[in-house]
Amino acid sequence: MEKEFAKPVGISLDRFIKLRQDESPGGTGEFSQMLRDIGLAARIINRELNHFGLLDIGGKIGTENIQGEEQKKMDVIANTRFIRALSDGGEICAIVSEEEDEIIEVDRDKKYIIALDPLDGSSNIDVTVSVGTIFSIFRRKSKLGTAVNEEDVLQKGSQQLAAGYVIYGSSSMLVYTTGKGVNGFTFSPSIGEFFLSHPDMKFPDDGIIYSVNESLVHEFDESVVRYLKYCKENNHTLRYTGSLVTDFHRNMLKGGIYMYPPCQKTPNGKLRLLYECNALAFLCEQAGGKASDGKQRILDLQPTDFHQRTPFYVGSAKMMTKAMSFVNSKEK
Ligand code: AHM
Ligand code: MG
Repeated sequence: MEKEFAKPVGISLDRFIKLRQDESPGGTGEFSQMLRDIGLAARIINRELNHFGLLDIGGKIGTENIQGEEQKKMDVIANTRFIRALSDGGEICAIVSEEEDEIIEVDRDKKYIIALDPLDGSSNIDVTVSVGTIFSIFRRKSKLGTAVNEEDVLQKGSQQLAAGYVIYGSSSMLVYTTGKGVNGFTFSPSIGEFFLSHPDMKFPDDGIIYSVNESLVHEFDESVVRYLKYCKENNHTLRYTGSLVTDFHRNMLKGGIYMYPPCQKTPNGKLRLLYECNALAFLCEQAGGKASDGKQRILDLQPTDFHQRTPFYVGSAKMMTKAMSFVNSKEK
């Protein structure tokens, strides 16, 4: 078993989940089934994205989500796919989604809650740039059989049992953690399965990539502007796709930092704590990196709203330390 486990390729997601079942919270199999359900929805979305230009699934749908953002057809399709896969899977108590105003109660006899951005970076789909799904899993606090309540959902990121993302790109990957390291699985389109390709992923301790929407520089605090100047003066290189999962994934593989700082018009930045930042912060820390809102660890933030936003800095440990030394400096 140990020998088989050490193989870098050849282990399907399904088999890997089984091998690790004893490490899963509770070890009951429910948790493993939920990860398989996520894998199933991801495979369906991957297929749809691969045929994107050939199907009538492009462009806007004419509706807005609760944050006033225009929904793309694929936002809504991906949301439906995940909700259906997770509901049919039968392990979920409730779902919070970027595309839904309220909590979706699925089965009050179940213990797991999932927060989900079904299709992050969806403005990139029309131009075939990589997009992603982000998920974060918690155990409910209230008793089984009762209605799910706000306290169940508004838990700190440090309470996550598992988190991950799917990146739909030139190849597609599912990357997740249950708090025992980070593992990445590459999708084989011909076999229709994810296979372990990136065991025990680690953020390089240091790097030279910085990812930020620099067109917003006039909106950033002086301290952030000074850090960006430092990056330019120290041979750093800017890489930004406008797709968080893509930028995060690149930085985890190559070494880098992603930032969405507070802006004058949006003092809490743009990204959502519950279904974007918490998951990536958990993955990042598990891979040896750091994640902060500029003042404190993302995983220590107490959410007060399902759709709350937070400034977000995440990446290689040394780059984060340097960036935070600028962000927290009092110099004017
Ligand atoms: P979305 O969830 O509506 O797709 O928004 C999140 C996306 C991130 O993927 C990305 O990093 C960021 O928004 C880009 O924002 P901007 O266009 O302001 O740079
Ligand atoms: Mg998003």
